Amino acid sequence: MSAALGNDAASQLQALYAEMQPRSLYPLWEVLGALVTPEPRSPARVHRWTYADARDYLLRAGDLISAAQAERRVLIMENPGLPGTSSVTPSLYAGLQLILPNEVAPCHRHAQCALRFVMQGEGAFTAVDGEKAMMRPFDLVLTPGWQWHDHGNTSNEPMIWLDGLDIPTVLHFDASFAEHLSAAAHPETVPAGDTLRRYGRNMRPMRGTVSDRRQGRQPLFHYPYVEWRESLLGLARSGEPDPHFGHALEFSNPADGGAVMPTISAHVRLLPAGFATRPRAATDGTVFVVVEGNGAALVEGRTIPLSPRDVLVVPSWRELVLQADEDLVLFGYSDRVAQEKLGLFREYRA
Ligand code: 1HN
Repeated sequence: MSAALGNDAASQLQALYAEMQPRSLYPLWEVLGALVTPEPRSPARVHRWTYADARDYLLRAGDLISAAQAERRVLIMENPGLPGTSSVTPSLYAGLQLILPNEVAPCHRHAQCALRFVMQGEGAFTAVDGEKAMMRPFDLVLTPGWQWHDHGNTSNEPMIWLDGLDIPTVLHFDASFAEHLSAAAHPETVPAGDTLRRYGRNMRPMRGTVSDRRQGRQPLFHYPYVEWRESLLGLARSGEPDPHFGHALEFSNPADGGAVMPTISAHVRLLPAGFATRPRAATDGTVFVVVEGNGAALVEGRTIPLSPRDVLVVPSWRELVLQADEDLVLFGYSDRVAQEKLGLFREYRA
């Protein structure tokens, strides 16, 4: 409310508000400025989780509860500015999941889209609709919405990965559905690696033929580190880094060239040693995982050191500079694709 009111009008308005409230009616003019801000004012905060710290708590949980008991043994990385929401940004979720040798995380499916980014261990799998992806450090594995998925650890070491999901987005739309498979694990109906061979090499089964098994769905769900790293290093060898990103590659859906899932975009970037990005802000709050190297994030007047496996969240519209002390490789995911579809995505480049 801008113009001042006389005392009389002000007290009569207060009385009016009090009368309306039981009928669930409120004056917009009291809240308009907070609802329609001139630019984003996310309550989410910049926050970094150091991996060793989180891993120790997760391993302690591993001594106390099994993957089967927990269904998913995960520590939620909740943004300190969004208490009680299980959210890392207003639209996204992040957690660290542990699966110990011989454990199975039972098969289920849900409307929510998920990605896994492997932090430690080798030889556990995620099975998606009956096909196993054997996971190695820094592999990206997807479980797009409504696809059956279970995890198992057939190795003899603990396996930890970061889960990124669109849980708050699905909650926002009141569109959550989930169900369990009657068996703990989906029958293995497809040989491991089959999808990667069919869709991971810039080709796809001829449309409409019997081999186009994953037609109509995001066909590819495994993006191995050995492959994306080679692409990223190749990119870095053959050109100049982008001033605001460094060398950056987005993971794409081979069926349509778009983002990996309808609500989540994911990318990797390499900042050469000594390089610092120009400042940039964007409306897609982003979760970063440090893959290789050391450096720092400069944001909100703070310098946040970055080391391998650290997780950093940078909310919407915070001006960010990333600097690399050594060659710095980062993985990141955000809701950029969802915002683009809704006509909301904006960025600012200094
Ligand atoms: C889920 O299904 C997984 O499948 C992990 O591993 C984390 C967090 C919330 C809801 C569903 C998984 C999840 C989740």
